[in-house]
Amino acid sequence: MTHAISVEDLSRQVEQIFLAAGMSLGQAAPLARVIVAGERDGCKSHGIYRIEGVLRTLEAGKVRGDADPVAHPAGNGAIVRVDARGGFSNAAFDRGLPLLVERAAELGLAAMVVNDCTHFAALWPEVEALTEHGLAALVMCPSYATVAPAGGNRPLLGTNPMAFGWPRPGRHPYVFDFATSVAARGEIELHRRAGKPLPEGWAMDEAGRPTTDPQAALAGAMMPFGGHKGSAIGTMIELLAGIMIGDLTSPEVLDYLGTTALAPFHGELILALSPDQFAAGRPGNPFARAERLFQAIQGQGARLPSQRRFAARDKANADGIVLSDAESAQLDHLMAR
Ligand code: NDP
Ligand code: PYC
Repeated sequence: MTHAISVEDLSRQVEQIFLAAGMSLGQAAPLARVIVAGERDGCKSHGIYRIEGVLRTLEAGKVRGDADPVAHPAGNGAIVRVDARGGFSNAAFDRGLPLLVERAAELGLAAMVVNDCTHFAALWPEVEALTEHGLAALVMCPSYATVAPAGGNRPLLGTNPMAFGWPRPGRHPYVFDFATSVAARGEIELHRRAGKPLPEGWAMDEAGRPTTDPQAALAGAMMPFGGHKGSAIGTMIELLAGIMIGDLTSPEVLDYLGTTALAPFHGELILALSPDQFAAGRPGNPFARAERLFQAIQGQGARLPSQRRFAARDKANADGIVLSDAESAQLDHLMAR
């Protein structure tokens, strides 16, 4: 059996769960928004199943549910630094966004650095918040040590997501958003819950042997996507969105938390670029040229990334978000706490 619930009703329920757990509205509202956006867009690895992890992290005292983030403009420069003050990344992003947009429009290129945040969310909502302003965006963050480097056999890198967005006037933006591991760790947890084996090549067990058992994979190490290429990109994210911004790397996050059962605490790097300014004085309109490229991709029968997600969004907005019996029961249970 399944149940349909409107985006608005689900948002109210998730926000209510967080408020009842003692969070401030300033933290609860953006967090509910990103979780419901995941569920709405068919990204279950970062949808409502994450609520329990939020509550565990609050109960463990590893995140401040009432944090009031502060944005430091750093003069008129290109770097906007936001101190999340131990709260969730989502409220901190919202706090820095207006300044980031202003700086990127003015300078052509600007960066937001978020420090000291708990971050477990999908990145595309942040990318889309920038493409809405006509900006291209690149967002990345570490996670906790769960991925073996290519050629290695023990967890070291995080699943380190990276998302990119390009604005498309009058259309959904071009967006990709993925873990630099073969799949998000959330996918492994969802396979475990469903009692399903993993595809070959996703993970190894604690002894470094290939495994399709989700439980053994969670105890062992995940594989980077694309072998040495994903491993190098994951390492770049540790460098840029960990070490360079003065925040924790994935192995340091795991040392700090001592577990992957809680949401990870680290920083995040958001780059915003103005295609108008980069292309100024050069032939051709960058947005029109991009459309020709997208058409050529689709002209071969290929689909654009996020096409599935946008279709899921349109359907959920029209017909409601579909939850399974187990998901509805879990939501009721959390509402009754
Ligand atoms: P997926 O492998 O599910 O998807 C990756 C991207 O590829 C999506 O943009 C997807 O678009 C696109 N895509 C998939 N199939 C095709 C195709 N056939 N042709 C073109 N494009 C395609 O993502 P992951 O499992 O790696 O990551 C899922 C989420 O997990 C991400 O949102 C990520 O931010 C999040 N995450 C967050 C972490 C954190 O620490 N905060 C850590 C790791 C992951 P579409 O959605 O339309 O299918
Ligand atoms: O799914 O890999 C993941 C993940 C890690 C932290 C948040 N999401």
